[in-house]
Amino acid sequence: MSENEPKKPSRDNERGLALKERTKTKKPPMYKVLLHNDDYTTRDFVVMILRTVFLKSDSDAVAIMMHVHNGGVGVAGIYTREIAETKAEKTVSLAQANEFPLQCSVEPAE
Ligand code: TYC
Repeated sequence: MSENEPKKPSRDNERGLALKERTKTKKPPMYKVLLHNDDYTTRDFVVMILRTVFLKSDSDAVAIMMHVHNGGVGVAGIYTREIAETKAEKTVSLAQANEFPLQCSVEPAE
């Protein structure tokens, strides 16, 4: 059965009273974590962030970093809101600890 499709009314309880049942299938809203380009953060640092905070493979991390470097912005990952915000905060905090101006933002993934 596809997700969010209501179940047919069931008649197996309450003397023939038809009750709609719905299993818990509603998906939470998802959020993109965006990485922004700058002229000072090193490529290696961005790749390290993508590997350790966003759990990307080495080749995906390099591809995302280059996409941001060339285009100005790119998606590091898509998560539920709290996870997206935590990853964005960790990224900026690690960048600051290393004196890089790397910036992250979080926006709804529609
Ligand atoms: N533009 C940076 C450089 O040339 C690299 C970089 C990539 C910085 C992605 C930030 O989100 C970023 N060293």
